[in-house]
Amino acid sequence: ADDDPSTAPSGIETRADEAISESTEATHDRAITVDEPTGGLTAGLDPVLQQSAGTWIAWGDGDADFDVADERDCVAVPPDDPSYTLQRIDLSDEAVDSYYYGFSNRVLWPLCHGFTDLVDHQSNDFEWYRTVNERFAEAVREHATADSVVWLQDYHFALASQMIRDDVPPSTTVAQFWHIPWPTSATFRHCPAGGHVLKGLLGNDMLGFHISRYAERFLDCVHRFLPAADVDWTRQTVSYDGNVTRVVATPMGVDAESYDRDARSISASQLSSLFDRYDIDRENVIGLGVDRLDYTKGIPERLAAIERFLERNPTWHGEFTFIQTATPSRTDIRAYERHGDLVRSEVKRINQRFGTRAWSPIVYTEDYLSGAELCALYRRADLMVVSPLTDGMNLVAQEYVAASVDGDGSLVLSRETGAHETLGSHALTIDPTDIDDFARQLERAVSIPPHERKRRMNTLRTRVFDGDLEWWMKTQFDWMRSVRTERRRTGVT
Ligand code: GDG
Repeated sequence: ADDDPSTAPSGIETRADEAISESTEATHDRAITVDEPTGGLTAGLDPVLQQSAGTWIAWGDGDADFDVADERDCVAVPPDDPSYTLQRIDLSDEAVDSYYYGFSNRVLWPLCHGFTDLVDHQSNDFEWYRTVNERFAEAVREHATADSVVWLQDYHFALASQMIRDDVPPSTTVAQFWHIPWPTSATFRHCPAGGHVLKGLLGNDMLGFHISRYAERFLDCVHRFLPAADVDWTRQTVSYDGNVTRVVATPMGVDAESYDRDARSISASQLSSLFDRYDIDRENVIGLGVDRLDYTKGIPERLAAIERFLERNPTWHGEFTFIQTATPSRTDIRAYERHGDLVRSEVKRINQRFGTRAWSPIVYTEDYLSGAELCALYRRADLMVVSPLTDGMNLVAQEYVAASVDGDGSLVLSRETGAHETLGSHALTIDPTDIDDFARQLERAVSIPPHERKRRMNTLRTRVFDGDLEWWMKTQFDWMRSVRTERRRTGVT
């Protein structure tokens, strides 16, 4: 478990995310807890690994006192009917600080989201990043055969693919998915060790991004900063150092059916107890925001738009409640601490300005909600506000749509999210920094005629179900199969 469940790094096959405890198995004298995924990428990958009898290599929970070479790190899962291997790699506190909080989250995360002023590169960060990438690469090499498909997830492994590629048989397929935006070349030029990052990623046979804008920016960076690389813009490939990398755009979806199913099974009493817990009037029109407490998610801008909306619409006072869940994340990083303080103080100020004894316009919680509670809120919310300043994709917007089984909610969506590419035409689009227009879209969302709301939601639901997690997985594996066939055709075996 990590403080940041959606972005915890792991090596081949998937990231360690969204882990919820279920069953246990004892190996040697130590109890190993196996967590059952509730959704997201983990849920999608679990059946794939079960079918392929593969190995999933992930960052351990940090309390292990054994290291990578120890066979006790490997557990057969699921415990009741083992079909694949889970290998945990334990990292020291120093490694976590410099690799995870450091180069991954104080350098690559802000840089890729365009927050160059927040890039904080400390000495040793990159060396630790390289060391940890090497440890994962080493673990992969122990398992990979000529037929293996190695699939790395995210920006925590920018160097690992090349390290793996150099040491596994040429016919092994090495692929990676980059879950966050790729920045413009003007931004990427500020990346410390940027050349290493680009070369590392070109160790992949296939490199996936959510949308074509990021794929194109990546190719542009390669073209500008790696003169020895040959970019084929038509085929979206890069030839570098004897390897060919196919760059693809595949927007990630959610397990729409499970959100739909869970939302339908919500009982009135479950919802009531949630409203009682946060003291919300059941009759009110409900707006909802669900985010990690991250400076990229546009929460202060959202609060400013709600404030403007309340200023302009006194008739909504007492009648409208905005629920904001904000899960603390990467709290060891100063920029996150400052951001959390800002959000909390803005919520307080706005509630003091407009609230009454009986009504708080903003109900703010940092509780981590259960999947069922989240689904209950998604289903009940009249409008969902997703306002990142920039976001690789955004799964929350899609989860809301999938759980809107009554078809009567409105999605207010930032044009700066990857999700806007597929959902933008039927959502209410906002520029999160244009507070006046943002407030106008909130006004529109609360007053939109029911037939128009339903019409928009129907189309959104079709898009989310058509591009769901299963579609994304299948498309990724189809691409891997195609690059493998191409490598064989061109004699790389
Ligand atoms: C990165 C990229 C890209 C949040 N609070 C609770 C909770 N969550 C779950 C949501 C959703 C996930 O966390 C957040 O996913 P996002 O996609 O919105 O954002 P990031 O965490 O930044 O993810 C992003 C994603 O990777 C996938 O590629 O879309 O652009 O930044 O699933 O439901 N879940 C529960 N309780 C909470 O309180 N159960």
